[in-house]
Amino acid sequence: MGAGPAGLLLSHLLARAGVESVVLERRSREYVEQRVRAGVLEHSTAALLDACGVGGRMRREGLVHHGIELRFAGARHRVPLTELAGGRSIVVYGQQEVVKDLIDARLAAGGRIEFDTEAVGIEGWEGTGGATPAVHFVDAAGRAGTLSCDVVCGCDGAHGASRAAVAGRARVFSHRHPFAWLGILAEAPPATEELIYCRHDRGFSLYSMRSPTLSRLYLQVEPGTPLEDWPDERIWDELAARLHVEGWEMSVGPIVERSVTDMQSVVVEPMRFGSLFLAGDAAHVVPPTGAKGMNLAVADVRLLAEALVPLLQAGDGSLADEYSARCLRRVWRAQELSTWMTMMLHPLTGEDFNGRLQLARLDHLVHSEGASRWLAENYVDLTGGAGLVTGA
Ligand code: FAS
Ligand code: PHB
Repeated sequence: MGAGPAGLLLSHLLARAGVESVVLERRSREYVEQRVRAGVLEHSTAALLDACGVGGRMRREGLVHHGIELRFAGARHRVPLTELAGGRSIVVYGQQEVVKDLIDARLAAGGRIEFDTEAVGIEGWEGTGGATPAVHFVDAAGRAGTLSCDVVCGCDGAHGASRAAVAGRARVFSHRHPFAWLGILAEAPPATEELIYCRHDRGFSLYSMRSPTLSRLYLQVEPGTPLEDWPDERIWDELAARLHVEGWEMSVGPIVERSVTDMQSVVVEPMRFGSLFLAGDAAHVVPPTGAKGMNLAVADVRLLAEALVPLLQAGDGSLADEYSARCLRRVWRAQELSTWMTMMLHPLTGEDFNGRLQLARLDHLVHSEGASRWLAENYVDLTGGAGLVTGA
């Protein structure tokens, strides 16, 4: 269930191993292909897309980055990611482009994606009494239907049917951060070669991009901020004030997309319930500061595909039995990194003591090779890092 990065990549990986799947997606194809979200692919994510034959456009159009900039107290500090992380790099490539590439690959291979089709209930997944799993859905014409299957994969995000199905059985850990991100996509050439994470007493801001002509920027705002409180002029003025350093200029252009995203951390344990497997945001949500959300989804489905193939083709459930524990070890590491970066970079209003601690952390980070190396290794490849994917 779900045609986001998790559901589409899982369907693609299973098909390459000869396992048939049907993807149910409640939104239209146009909607999911235009939804602006994540932008950074970890080294292992990009390598996996290459390895399973859907990395071509990403390699042509994606931007390979070897560093990020930390900007605070009016100064600029580059963290040389590739130099510190064993030669690995990140690729800046919009999540919606990954989604387009996966949809094209699935449809070209004759895969089934049922758009405008909402899963409204799941049964028979508990793995008891020999029941056959089934998903009830309502299709684009409003007709009710049922899909019987061997396993159900909940890749339907943070507000989907799978999360609802396990409510009361799952243990849910959650933390809501006291701020949100206002994100914009602007037709303006990026005024920076690499991402800028900026801590300012007025608030956090992030300077990212999608192409040589398209900038992606974020501002820390209050949770639930209405978009109408932030007209274009106020957005650009606030970004300029927070990102200001001597000798550097913003570049401004028409804002073509904007949204406010609350910052929260959620982990659902376990990630498997009998014949129902959760992956991606259906199982966990991380604050976007660490650029881990989509990368965690990819790492989940890599392990899920590895587990489902022997289970469905040979009745060998050993990897399926380990799926949840192997994923959760990495998920909690990503929560820790994302929360650490979030708390270090987002000032809380009227908290001078906390603000001084943040500046001390940042000062240590940029002057300690060990601390910078820890950040670089986890930022570039936490999901693919030694031991985390294999669970060794
Ligand atoms: P997704 O949410 O991408 O996909 C789930 C799909 O399931 C959706 O298409 C949905 O329509 C569908 N669905 C839901 N219920 C269904 C049902 N009942 N039946 C059928 N289909 C159903 N991560 C970052 O790393 N950086 C960012 O900057 C960033 N920004 C974000 C901004 C927003 C507004 C949001 C919501 C998330 C953001 N994320 C970001 C996190 C995001 O990238 C997720 O981690 C990523 O989309 C996870 O992919 P999936 O697990 O596939 O879930
Ligand atoms: C993005 O480009 O959308 C992006 C980059 C880094 C982040 C979050 C979002 O930490």
